[in-house]
Amino acid sequence: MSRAAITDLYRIDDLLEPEERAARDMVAAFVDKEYLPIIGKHFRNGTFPMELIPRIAELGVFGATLKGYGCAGLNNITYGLILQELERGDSGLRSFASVQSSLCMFPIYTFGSDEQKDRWLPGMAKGKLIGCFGLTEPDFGSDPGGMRTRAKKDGDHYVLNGAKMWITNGNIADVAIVWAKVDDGGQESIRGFLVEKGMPGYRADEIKGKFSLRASHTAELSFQDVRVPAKNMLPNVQGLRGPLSCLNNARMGISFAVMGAAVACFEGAREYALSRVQFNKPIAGFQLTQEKLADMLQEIVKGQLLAWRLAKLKDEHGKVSPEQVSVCKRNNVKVALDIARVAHSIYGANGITDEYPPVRHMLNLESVYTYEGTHEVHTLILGKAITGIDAFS
Ligand code: TGC
Ligand code: FAD
Repeated sequence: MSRAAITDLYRIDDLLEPEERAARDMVAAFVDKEYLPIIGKHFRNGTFPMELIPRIAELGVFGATLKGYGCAGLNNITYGLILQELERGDSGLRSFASVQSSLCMFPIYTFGSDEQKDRWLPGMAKGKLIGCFGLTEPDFGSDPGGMRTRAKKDGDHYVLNGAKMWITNGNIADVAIVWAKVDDGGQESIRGFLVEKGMPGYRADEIKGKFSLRASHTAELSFQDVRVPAKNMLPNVQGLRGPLSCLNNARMGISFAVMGAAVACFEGAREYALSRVQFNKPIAGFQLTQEKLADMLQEIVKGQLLAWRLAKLKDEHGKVSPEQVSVCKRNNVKVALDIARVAHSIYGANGITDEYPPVRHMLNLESVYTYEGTHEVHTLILGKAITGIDAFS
């Protein structure tokens, strides 16, 4: 059996339209030729290959599902397939695309004014402008509704004070979508603000010492009396529904994407197991290794089908419910992490080096398990949908 025939055992390729396959294959070729040869160096150095951003833009990745403004207007299946290939390279590469597209361009497109869309979206589609999404705070991660960041109206400005933590691309972003509480006639309401690089009082400091997502920038944002023009507020959304709608979108992309990391680990481990000889035979010949490979493949097939169906539902119905998304994020990230851990074991001592991909993917997936709603948060979203009882409060 050929390599591709094994990994795509259920012929998911047959479910795809020719243009979906073509977009995926174009991104796959980019990852193979231009990204995989350099990821080891970037992961080691804790850097992101900024020079590749225009190339990624050329592939139509940024704001891929949006229409107009130089965006590709692709369907959700294609977007998922593209993210899967990026994540096969590294979660850091996929994360860059997810944040730019689902967490920054999407809210501007969906909730922004015409002026905001014209100003930011074309440059972001081209990768000339970079965005980030600031929801999490040092003391409020899973419970963003408790946020302390405040925006106070002062004439035709809002004055922003507070901090955001763990913000992907924060220190390289031209614009940050910052979610803050506004006093709305005695009642507090969450609103989104476009905070621009260089605004006095706004700082973005890179977080150092990460063992995960090393080839991705992560920052702490702080706002000290930052005067943000009122026209920079997203006019068409208020409440936690705003940021959570963006997350719905991004979580769907991640659910698809992590299967790329799983495939990289599975294919690498299979190849290694066939070539590594112990007790005079390839370790792939031992039944225990075969069980590991069988478990990996089985979960990849299931995870890919789940992701395909989720994206298809979105394409057919225009939206998916939070619990439909949670099933896929919860399952696929967990199985991808398990696959990376098992793949890592097949490499023995070699598995701990960055010469082989599993340990890098494993470390990355620990973050993916935590961000975009922790595994436990998705359990409770499902628990609430199943029982009608809210375990969060
Ligand atoms: P709750 O009372 O349930 O809801 C408040 C309002 O929001 C609406 N809503 C949603 N809307 C759209 N999509 C969803 N998934 C939604 N979930 C809830 C809800 O209908 C309600 O609307 P309204 O109009 O009635 O007010 O809110 P809660 O405070 O009980 O919280 C629920 C919970 C815990 C599920 C939510 O807070 C949550 O998801 N927490 C996790 C936070 C999170 O995921 N943060 C991620 C930050 S970004 C990130 O990690 C990027 S990583 C980089 C990368 O992507 O690569
Ligand atoms: P906490 O919420 O403190 O949770 C700690 C533990 O408690 C978890 O195991 C959690 O599941 C558990 N827990 C919490 N509440 C409950 C409960 N009710 N029941 C059971 N268990 C519970 N955020 C952004 O806004 N923008 C970004 O771009 C961004 N990028 C990120 C990049 C990286 C590399 C990382 C690691 C994080 C990023 N985040 C970002 C933040 C991420 O979304 C949060 O880390 C995540 O939401 C969890 O919040 P927390 O880390 O504060 O953990």
